[in-house]
Amino acid sequence: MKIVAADVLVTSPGRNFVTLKVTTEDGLTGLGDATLNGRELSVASYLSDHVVPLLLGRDARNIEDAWQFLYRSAYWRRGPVTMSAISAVDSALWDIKAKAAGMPLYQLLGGASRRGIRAYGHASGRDLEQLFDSMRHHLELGFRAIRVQTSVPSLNAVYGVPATPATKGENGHYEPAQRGPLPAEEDWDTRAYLRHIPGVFEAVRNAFGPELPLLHDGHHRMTPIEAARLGKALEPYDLFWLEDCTPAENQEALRLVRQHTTTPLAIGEVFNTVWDYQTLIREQLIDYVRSSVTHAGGITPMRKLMDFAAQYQVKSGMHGATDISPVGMAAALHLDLAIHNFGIQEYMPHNELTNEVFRQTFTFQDGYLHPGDQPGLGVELDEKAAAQFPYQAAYLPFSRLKDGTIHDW
Ligand code: KDG
Ligand code: MG
Repeated sequence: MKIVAADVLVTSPGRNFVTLKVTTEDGLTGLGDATLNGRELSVASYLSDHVVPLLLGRDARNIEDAWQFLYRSAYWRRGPVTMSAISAVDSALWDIKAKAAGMPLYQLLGGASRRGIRAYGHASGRDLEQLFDSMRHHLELGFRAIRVQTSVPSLNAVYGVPATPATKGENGHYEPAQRGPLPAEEDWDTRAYLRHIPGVFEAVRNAFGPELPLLHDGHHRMTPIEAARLGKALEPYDLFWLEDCTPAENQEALRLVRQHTTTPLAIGEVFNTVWDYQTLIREQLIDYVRSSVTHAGGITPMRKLMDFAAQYQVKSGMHGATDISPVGMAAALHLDLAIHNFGIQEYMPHNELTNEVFRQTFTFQDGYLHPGDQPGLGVELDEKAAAQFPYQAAYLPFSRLKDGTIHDW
């Protein structure tokens, strides 16, 4: 099953996506998501300049060998660009293998461990009224778990909250990457945030009751002791998780947070290998793994990571923001369905244009996602439609403190 072509497709139906399409001599094709938000073209170049020439003529069936070859032969290991590129190859080869077997990918991964995949959606608002509207809207859409983000008094723009609220029924989801030549500047004040957030969760619990799983994303902004304080303050409101409470580089930070709070912790959307989790999992410093198939090297290493995590009762909570393309989302859903230690899946629905370019078979019903039963991943890329939306430069924002110091965004 020789690989005869590998094409890198960049398209921007509302936002940028990078997709790898691998074709075998018998005409099978497989897709892999290589989207790295705000740095898309670096992965496209890594793939077309350095990886595609190595794929041509290889046997598409030997996925583990392809992964080890791409990881080890580069010498320069890890990093988001390298690992997103390897992810795309790995997913495309799994797509091909499952199509060749005539099975949905989850069957090759061991079959379904559950009927559906519980997903959480994003509610947000500049104030409580907008937040409650957004929460009611998500409940109407069927979500049975909701992430809560709000503005903070005295701050103009905060992660997770659109400048204008989505109107009811409109698919106006928050998209942090903005098209244009320069990144947008946001402001930040951790003390103001810490004062504000516990009251928001108290109000939400009072209005929506004790049952609904609630999540919150700290988006890498706190020091360990600040994160510990927030985790403790949120304990009465029984969060499903507090995400990315400290920046990603320092695994030790979570030890300090853990000593102070029983609020469950999730981390890792910006991690890209199992090594980033070694201490966190072995010392049981976290409860949920946030990596996506798209950024952590593909299905092959994510499966290994989740099996390692299972030994420590750590569960999955894969990243599913809109910068994970429908191809990356489908790959996540097959894995979510197959593994035993599934926790929850993030789900930000894509816009109509994206869904026209990427034809999908996955479904969302009554709060549960399912990848469908098409052979392979179940996503096809309409290349004609994709070609109508050329790449447009877009950047994620950055943050400054009141005195102008750059802070983690
Ligand atoms: O590309 C960055 C986004 O995917 C990220 O900011 C979203 O933190 C995020 C989340 O939890 O979905
Ligand atoms: Mg996050």
